[in-house]
Amino acid sequence: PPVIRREDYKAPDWLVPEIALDFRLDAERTEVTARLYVERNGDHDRPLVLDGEELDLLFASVDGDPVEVAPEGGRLILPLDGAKHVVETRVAIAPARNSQLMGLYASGGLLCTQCEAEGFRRITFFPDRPDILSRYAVRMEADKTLYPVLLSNGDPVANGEAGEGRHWAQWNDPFPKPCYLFALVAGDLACNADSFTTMSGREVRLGIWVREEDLPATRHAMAALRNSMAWDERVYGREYDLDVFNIVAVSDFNFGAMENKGLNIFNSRYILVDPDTATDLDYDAVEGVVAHEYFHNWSGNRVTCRDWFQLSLKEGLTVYRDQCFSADMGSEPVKRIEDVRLLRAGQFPEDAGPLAHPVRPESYMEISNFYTATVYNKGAEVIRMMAQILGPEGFRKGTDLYFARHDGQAVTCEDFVRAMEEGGGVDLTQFRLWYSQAGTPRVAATMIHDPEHRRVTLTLSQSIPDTPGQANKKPMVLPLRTALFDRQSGQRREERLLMLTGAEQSFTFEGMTSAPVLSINRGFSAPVIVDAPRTQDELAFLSAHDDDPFARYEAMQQLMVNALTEGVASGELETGAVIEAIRTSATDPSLDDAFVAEAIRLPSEAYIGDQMLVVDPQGIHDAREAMQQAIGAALEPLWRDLHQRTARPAFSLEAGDKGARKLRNVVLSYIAASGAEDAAALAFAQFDGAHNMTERQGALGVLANGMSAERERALAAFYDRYHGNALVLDKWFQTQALACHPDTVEIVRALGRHSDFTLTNPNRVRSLYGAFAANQWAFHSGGAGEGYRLLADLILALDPINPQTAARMVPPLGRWRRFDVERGGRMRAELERIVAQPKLSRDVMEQASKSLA
Ligand code: HT7
Ligand code: ZN
Repeated sequence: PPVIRREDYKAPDWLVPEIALDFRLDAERTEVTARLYVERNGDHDRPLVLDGEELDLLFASVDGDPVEVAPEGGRLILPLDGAKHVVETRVAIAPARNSQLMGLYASGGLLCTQCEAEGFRRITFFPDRPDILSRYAVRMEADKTLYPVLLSNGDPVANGEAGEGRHWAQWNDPFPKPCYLFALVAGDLACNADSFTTMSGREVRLGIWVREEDLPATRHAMAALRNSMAWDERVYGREYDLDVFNIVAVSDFNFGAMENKGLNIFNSRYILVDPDTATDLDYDAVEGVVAHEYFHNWSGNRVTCRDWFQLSLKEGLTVYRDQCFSADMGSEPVKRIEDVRLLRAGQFPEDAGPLAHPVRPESYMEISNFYTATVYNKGAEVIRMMAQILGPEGFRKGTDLYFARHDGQAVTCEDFVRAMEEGGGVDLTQFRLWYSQAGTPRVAATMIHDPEHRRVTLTLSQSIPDTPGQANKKPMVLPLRTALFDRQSGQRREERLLMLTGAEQSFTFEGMTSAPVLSINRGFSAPVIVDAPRTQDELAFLSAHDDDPFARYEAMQQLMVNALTEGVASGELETGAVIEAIRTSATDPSLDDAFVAEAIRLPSEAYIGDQMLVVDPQGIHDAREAMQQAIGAALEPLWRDLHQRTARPAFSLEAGDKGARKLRNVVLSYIAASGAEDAAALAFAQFDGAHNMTERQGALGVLANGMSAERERALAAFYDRYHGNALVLDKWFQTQALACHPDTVEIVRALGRHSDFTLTNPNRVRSLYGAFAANQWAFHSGGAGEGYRLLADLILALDPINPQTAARMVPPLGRWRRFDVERGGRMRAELERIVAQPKLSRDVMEQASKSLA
C-alpha cells in the first residue's frame, strides 16, 4: 500500500464551503445525493478530485449539466474551468452489508454513521480530508415505522410526511466542520431528555437516545454530560455553542465513541450502566468517555486538525482534559495511578516495539492504525508536562490564546505549542522533541552525599532508545518532580521541579546532614522510566512515608517488581519485605480504601515481563502466584477482617463505597491465593450475594482462575442470568479469556465457536481475543504456539469483515523480539503467515509487515 507522508502535505486545491446532502434511507439500498458548492483555492488549473470508496455512482452534474464520469481507483476527477461551481452526485450504498462499520451502516435495527478518519468517502464523493470545512444542510427521508427518529448534526429545522409510510427531517449545522464530524442516525429510539443552561444563559436541549428498555441505564451518562459542560466552562471558559446536544448509543462500534458535531455516537458500553450490570470501572469509563467526547467540541471540532498527522492535537489534549475532569470528580491520586498503569500497559510496550512512532507520526499506510496509545495517552502526557511547565495560570492563558486564535480553523501541533509559548511566556523549542522523537526516555539517577559539606549531589542522565527509522536521538526536556527524605525523622525536604534538559546534569541539595532517600518523578511528572538504585529497605520506607501518593504507590510497585524479577532470575523468592510493606499500607488508617487497593495489588504479569530483558511467561507466572500465595497466607486474618469490613448493605456510588468494593475484590483474591479451604465457597458467596456487578465480576474472576466446582457453577449462573444482555455477556467471555487457568487456550478456542460469539460485533471480538492476547501466561503458554495460531486465525477470519478491528489484534504478535527464540520464532511465523495471504486489507498489512521488520 502507498505511504502517506507528513512532509508531503499540500493545501487543498478546492474548498467546499457549503454542502447539501439528501438521504433516501434504506438498510439494503440508500441513495445519497450531494450538492457541493466548490471554490478554487489559489491560482492553479488542477481538477477537483473527490474521494470515494464502494460507492455506486448513479448520476453526476456540474452547474446543473449532467456529466459522464467514472470513478478512477474509487475517486472522481472533474476538470473545472471557473472559480466556483456546483457539483452534484447521486450514489447508492448498502448499509446492511457494511460490516466494516465505517461510513453508513446498520446496527441493531438502526442506521448510523462513523466518518472519522476516512469514512465519509464511503457515503458520498467528497474531498475527504480534515482541512476542508463546510457548512452542512442535511435532509433525510425514511420509513416512518422502522426509523421514527431522524437525527443529524446541528439544529433540527423542519420535518414532515413523505407519503407511502415515509417521513423526512431537515438538520442544518451552522458551524463549518470537516467531513469526519458528519453524522446521521435513523432508528426507533427513546430519549432521556434534559437541559443545561450555559454560562451566558442559553438553554441547551440534551438528549441521550437508546432503545426504550435501556433508558434507565442512561442516567449516569446524562449526569456526566451535565458535569462535563459545567467543568469546561469553569476550568477552560468553554461554552457549548449549539441549541441541541444529542448522544446515540449503538451496539456495533469500532471504537469507544465519536465526537460528531452536536451528535455524538457512542459504543453502548460507554453509555449504559446500572449497578446490576456494570462495574465501578464501567461507571468511571462512561463518565470519562462522555466527558472526552463533549470536550472535543472545542478541542477537535471548533479547532480541528489540518491533517491526520496532527491527530494528537485533538486527542492528546482531549485525553488530558478528560483525565483532569475525572480526577476532579473523584480521587486525583487514584486517577493518576490508573492513568499511569494504563500508559505503562499500553503505550510503553508500543514505544518499545516495532510499531513505535512519534506522538506526531511522520508517515502511515492506513490512518486508522494510528489511533494509538502513543497519540492518545503519551500525547496527553505531553500536554500535562506543558501544563506543569507553564503553571495553571500560564496554561490557561495558553489555551485561551489557542482557542481564540484558531477558532474555526484546521491547525497543527506546532500551532498549539506556539500558543502555549506565547500565552505562557516560555520557550518550548527543545520541548517540541516530544512530538517528533519516539521511544520512552530512560533516566538514570545516582546520588552522592557529602557529609562534610552537608550536601547531596544528584546526577541524572537520560537516553532515548532507537526506534524504527529513528536513531541517535537528542536529549529532551524532562520535568522531574523530586524530593529527598530524611531517613531518621521521616521528614521531607522541599520538593523541586528538576528540569533535565541535557544528556547528563547534576543538581545539588544543601543542608543534608545524613544520606537521604530519593523520591523522584513524583506524580509521574514525566512519562519516562527511571532507574534509581534504591534498596528494598528504602523503597519500603517510601511506601510508608512518602507524602506524594503516586510516589508511595510507585515505591510499593518497585519493591514488588524487584522481589519478583529477582525471584524469577534466581528461583528463590524473597517475600518478607513485600508482605511487611503490604501490611503497613493495608493497616494505615490515614489511607482510603481505593488507594490501599491500588497500593497492595501485585503488578500484572505483563508489567513484570516489561522489566525483563527476555520475558519468561512461565517463570513470571510461577513467581507471581507464589508471591500472591505467600501474601495471602501470611496476612490471612487481616484479609478476612477487611473482607467483612468492606461489605456494604446496599449499593451506592459514593466514593467510600466504591473504594470499599475495589479493596474487597483485591482482598478476596488474596484469600483465594492463601489456599484456605473455604476460599472458593467464600468467593461463590460474594458472587451469589452481590448487589452489584463490581463484586459479582470480581468474585467470578477469582473463581475463574481456579479449578473448583464453584467455578463452573458461577460461570453457568452468570450466563443464565445475563445472556440476554450483550454488554454483560462480553464480561462472561472476557473473564474466561483473562483467567489464569491451565486450559485457557482450549477454553478460548471453544468460546470462539460458541453460539453467542460473532465476528461482526467488535465488543465481542475484543472481549474474547483482545483479553486472551493480554493474558500473558495463557497466550504464551502453549508449547507449540497454539495461542499465537489462534490469534492469527482470528485476524485472518476477521480481516475481510472488519479490517480495523482485525488490525488492532496484530500488535501482541509483534512483540516477538521480547521472547525467547522458540516463542519469538513461532510468533514471527504467524505474522509471516498473515502477510502471505492474498487480499489482505491495508490495515492488517501495515501492522503485520511493520511488526516483522
Ligand atoms: N475521535 C474518535 C475516533 C474514532 C475512530 C477512529 C477510527 C475508527 C473508528 C472510530 N470511531 C471513533 C474517538 C475519540 O477519540 O473521541
Ligand atoms: Zn478523542
